[in-house]
Amino acid sequence: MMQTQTKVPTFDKAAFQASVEQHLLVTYAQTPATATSRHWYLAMSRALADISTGNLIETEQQLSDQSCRSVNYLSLEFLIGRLTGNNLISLGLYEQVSGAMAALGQNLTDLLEEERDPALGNGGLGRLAACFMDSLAAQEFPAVGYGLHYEYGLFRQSFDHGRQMEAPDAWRGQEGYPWEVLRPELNQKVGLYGHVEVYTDDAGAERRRWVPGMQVDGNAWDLPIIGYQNNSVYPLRLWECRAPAPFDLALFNDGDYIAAQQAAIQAGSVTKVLYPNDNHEQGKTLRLMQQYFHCACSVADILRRHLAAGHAIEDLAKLETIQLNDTHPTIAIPELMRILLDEHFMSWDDAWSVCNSVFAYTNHTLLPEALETWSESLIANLLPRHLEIIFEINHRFMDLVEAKWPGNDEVKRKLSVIQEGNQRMVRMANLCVIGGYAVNGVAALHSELVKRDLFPEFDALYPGKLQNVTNGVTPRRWLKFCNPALSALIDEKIGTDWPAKLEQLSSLADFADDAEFQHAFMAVKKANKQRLADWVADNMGITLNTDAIFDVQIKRLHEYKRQHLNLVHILSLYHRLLNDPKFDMQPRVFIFAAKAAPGYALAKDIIFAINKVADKVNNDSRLAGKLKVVFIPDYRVSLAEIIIPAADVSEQISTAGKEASGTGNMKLALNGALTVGTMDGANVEIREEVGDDNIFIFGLLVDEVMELVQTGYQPTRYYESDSLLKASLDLLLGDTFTPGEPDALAGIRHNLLEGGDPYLVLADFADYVTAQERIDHAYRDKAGWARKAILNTALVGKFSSDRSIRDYVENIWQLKAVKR
Ligand code: C3B
Repeated sequence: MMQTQTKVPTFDKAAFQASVEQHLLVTYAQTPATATSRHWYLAMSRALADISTGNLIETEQQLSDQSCRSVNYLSLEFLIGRLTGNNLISLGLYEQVSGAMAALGQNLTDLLEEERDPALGNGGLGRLAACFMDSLAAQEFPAVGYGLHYEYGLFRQSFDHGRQMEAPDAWRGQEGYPWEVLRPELNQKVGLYGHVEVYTDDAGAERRRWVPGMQVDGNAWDLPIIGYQNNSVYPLRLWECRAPAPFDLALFNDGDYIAAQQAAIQAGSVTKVLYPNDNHEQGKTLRLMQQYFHCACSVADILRRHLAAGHAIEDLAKLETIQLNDTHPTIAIPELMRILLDEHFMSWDDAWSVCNSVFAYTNHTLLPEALETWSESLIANLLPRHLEIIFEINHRFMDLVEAKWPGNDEVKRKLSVIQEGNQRMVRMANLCVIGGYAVNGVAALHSELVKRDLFPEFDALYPGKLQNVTNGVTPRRWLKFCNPALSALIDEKIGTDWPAKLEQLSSLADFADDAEFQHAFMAVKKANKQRLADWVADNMGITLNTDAIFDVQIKRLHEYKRQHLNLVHILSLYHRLLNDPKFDMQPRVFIFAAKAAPGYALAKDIIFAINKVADKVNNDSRLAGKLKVVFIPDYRVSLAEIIIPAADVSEQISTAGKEASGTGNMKLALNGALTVGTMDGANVEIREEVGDDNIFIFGLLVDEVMELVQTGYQPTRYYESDSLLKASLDLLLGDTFTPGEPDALAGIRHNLLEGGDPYLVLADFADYVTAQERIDHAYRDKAGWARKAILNTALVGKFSSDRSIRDYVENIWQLKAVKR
């Protein structure tokens, strides 16, 4: 076995190879003669994990010894993507390990393809959490990520005659995931259900405490977050729910064998599967169980660390801050209060002042259907003591509101944690704003809307609490790792420090007009397009022309993201190519990838429609190959890594005011794609950085959207007065795209015309078409396009998640970097 190494440069090839072969034999019962690629990948990853586990334990010890202040990032989702390739980059061992494996007869690139994506998140929110952990470790700001160890990640998607099919995602495989390590010494116990007991303590005071009706175990699994070439490794701690004993002994002895196992069955289901909703909450009991289980384990672990290092409970906020990633972990606030009050016997005021300086909350959405509320009766049943504490928090808060706005019941109703109605609901966002010391939105525009539209009274009540931290993406995974050819070109021009200092890319702007650099840059783009085209040919049997514009929309399927606006534009091109002899266009490949929540019927219909249009268009010889449409199945991080470097155009076309930030927009621009987008989310800041000439902005502004909706939006008016729009939408009638199945796509048209078009697709259509024509023109000028693409890469350094994390550190968390 290889010894634990702590220094990046000391790579002992022979020892590493021995470790791989040892794992092959001992962990996977294979010899080099019997091992498949998958065995080699597993054994190699285990050998690497041995190195990172050593560094993880040492980093933990150092941070504890030095009493370092840390952030605890609580998130129900961490969409980490494959770890092995990225970890090789972070360890600085990519080349060496490639060589060591080659000597064992194995090709590293092939082995990396054996890893299944850990899809422990839905979309942007979960992926952001993963980028943030990467940036915390890269800059050595002490951190622990806390999440859930789902047995099944986000469902796997396939298409059956164009319709989305879902299958369970057993991401760990039968052999287990090679990067995770079980830490039984960190396991926790978590209560559920039961009642509140009133008792008299030794001093004669009346006290309250929770007597849970059931208890489950939380097992701790750690994944290593490896700092970029700095030897620091932080834990991503994922909790797995298990029943404490296989069965209830009393029941078992009574002979009721099945009932005896009920607890185990119920406990086992808590972390069974990730809820597949993005920007939409369902209010299911099991989901609240997941949330509480996650918070209870995480808060207990934070307190364990704090107390084990010898600190007083009253000093918690000096050493720890807890970031709530959206409202999903809100129940951590009453949970910490409960522990401080009922287990540490602190006074309400003292406990509240600790809580109030520990928690901070990130808001990721303004969509009403995504703002969580939980029914009071559900909480009363599952977490009776927590509900009491929530009531007390609210009671005291109402006094504050009364002091600020005496006698104003309307503002009280609006700000109260409890929403009145036939079913009283607990508003989690309100609890977060009241219970924490900072609240942030995720892009400048979004944070302004949080203040102006969502929480104006909170902003008046707590001046300065509502802030902005613009999102970012890690340049290690989203440029260095996924686009090695462009990375090598950048290295040549500006040196190799940029992956840790992305602002340095700005010096590439000096070469934007350099013909030779333009040529090299576009040659890389072309090679990346070929790589994607090969993937599509191999996996989908569709041939793509790499001279065509690769136009990419990759993100969750959601009406507000408007994949159907893109679709109607494609229909308009199809119509013009067939009916307007004067119409000409640059060949274009429209590439989609997206999963729809299984219960979201219209989203699934949009996928079906795009697939059906693709079938027809791709095989219509009259189009002379000018138009291709590809819907790549099972979108996931590892697919994004192939698609993003190949994109010429990045579709960021949400209805203004609906997309809080977006982060795919940043990844695509960083890889030299030009954005066609609305003035929404981080698009606004991307435009500020790259300049108006290097982005294609269209559509209604936030306030125009609001005004149009308020004054009575009538989509049919646009339909009647725009013949191209009318012709395009009418293509959805009949069986042009669904032979033998007339009107199979008519539902989308119906939603836009009779359904009121809630996301203003028709209102933005004409301007979108114009923006697309500008793109078509711009692409004809090869040098001009190259210049724009280069400037996109050069000028988006701001969107490194390293910068986002520094913003959090300086304005919210107040951490100091700790070097290994
Ligand atoms: C997303 C938002 O929809 C994106 O605009 C944003 O970039 C990311 O979060 C990260 O901040 N989001 C999500 O993926 N899931 C939610 N439930 C809410 C927001």
